[in-house]
Amino acid sequence: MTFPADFIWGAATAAYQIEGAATDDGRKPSVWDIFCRRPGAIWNSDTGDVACNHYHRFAEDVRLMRELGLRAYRFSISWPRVIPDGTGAVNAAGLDFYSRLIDELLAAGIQPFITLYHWDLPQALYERGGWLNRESTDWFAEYTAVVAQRLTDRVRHWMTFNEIQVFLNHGMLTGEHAPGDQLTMKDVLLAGHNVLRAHGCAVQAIRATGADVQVGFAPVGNPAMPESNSSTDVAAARKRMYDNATDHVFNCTWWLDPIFRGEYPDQSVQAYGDAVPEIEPGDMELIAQPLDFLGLNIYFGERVRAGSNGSAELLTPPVGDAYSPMGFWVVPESLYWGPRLIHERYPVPIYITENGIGLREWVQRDGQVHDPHRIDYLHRYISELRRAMADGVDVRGYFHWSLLDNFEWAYGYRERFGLIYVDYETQQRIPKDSARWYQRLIETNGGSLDD
Ligand code: IFM
Repeated sequence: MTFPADFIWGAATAAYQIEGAATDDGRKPSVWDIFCRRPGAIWNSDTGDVACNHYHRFAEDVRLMRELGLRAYRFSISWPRVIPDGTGAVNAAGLDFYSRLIDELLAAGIQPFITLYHWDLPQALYERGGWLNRESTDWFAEYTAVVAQRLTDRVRHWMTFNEIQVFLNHGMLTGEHAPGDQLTMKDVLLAGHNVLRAHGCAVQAIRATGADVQVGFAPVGNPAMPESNSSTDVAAARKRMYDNATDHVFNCTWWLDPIFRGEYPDQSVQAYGDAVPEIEPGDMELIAQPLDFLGLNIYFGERVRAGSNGSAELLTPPVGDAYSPMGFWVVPESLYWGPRLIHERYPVPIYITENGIGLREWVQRDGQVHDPHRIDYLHRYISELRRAMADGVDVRGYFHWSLLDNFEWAYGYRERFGLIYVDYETQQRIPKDSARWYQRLIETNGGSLDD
């Protein structure tokens, strides 16, 4: 089976991870600029100050995308570049950068997909309480309106938040990401409730432009994968995936039920108990704005089987199984079960908005970057996605993470996720073998999986 003719083959990035130009043209700090200065917070004390210098080299990067044959490019907007203090004065130069990037993409025949928030909260807003402040909803709505009014004339696909689970869990609960807080679960769920309300307001602001838009949300997919296809194991996977644990916020349903069903799931309300946020009249209606699609970021999952009394038993990975250096379990069937089980519960079109592998790579003696492990990984994962589609899951596109090697948050520049290698000293870009593999996959619309 090949993919539908209009299937979107893309690649994704995020502002702080590639743009650099941290103080150029009026940009002010985000929580990440500040967190990177905290001793010991980031591997090798790396920062996103320069990163891939994409802010100044975007035309070259779009040319590379065109050579790859990308049909779409997913990138995020830096809030502190557009509104440096988070609210108030708009920085025309910052907004203009995205406008020029979009023109360049469209001229190259590449559709832009925008993410409004990929973790870089303006520091000025953090100092006003950040997502714990109920007013954060208005701040985000104001920012979204500015961006949408300028860019919806050329951009059809919009996502509000990237990986709500990660920036809440790592940023506010464990403190391993910016802003580095270690709050109670009650505060984290309150912040999350405000983010969901901000999401609702942003959807309204994008639609208020009157443009022909498609709006979505891009959480971590976090699949549970049954050990077998037996109905009991599949039921166990559903249970694992839909029910909440109490010590983290990685579950999908806590975030997606409010959006698609207008309520927090009962089981999770029981599980979180006193930590459940107070809901004011109108909150759930605001959150439950109709969406056109769901983005899923999927790298790995958990394998389960049916235990006694209908419980979901978590299986430990076989000894010696494959892990990326960052500790991501290589489990291709996560790209089958994730979309399938999510689609069962929320039957809207899906885009895989992130998938890929971080490796430790260098330029080899022949001047090339050979990455057979990434090629094998992609071959296996994308084949599983195709299987999900053959079984009826409505998947409209796939975005490889990432286009370029880039700043991998607390891991600095140690891990490389790109199809294109970046020499951070010279800023030279070298397409890896996987870039050529992906180019052929796009050219054949997935047919080369069968070569
Ligand atoms: O680099 C990150 C990205 O910012 C969010 N999703 C996971 C990627 C790899 O860890």
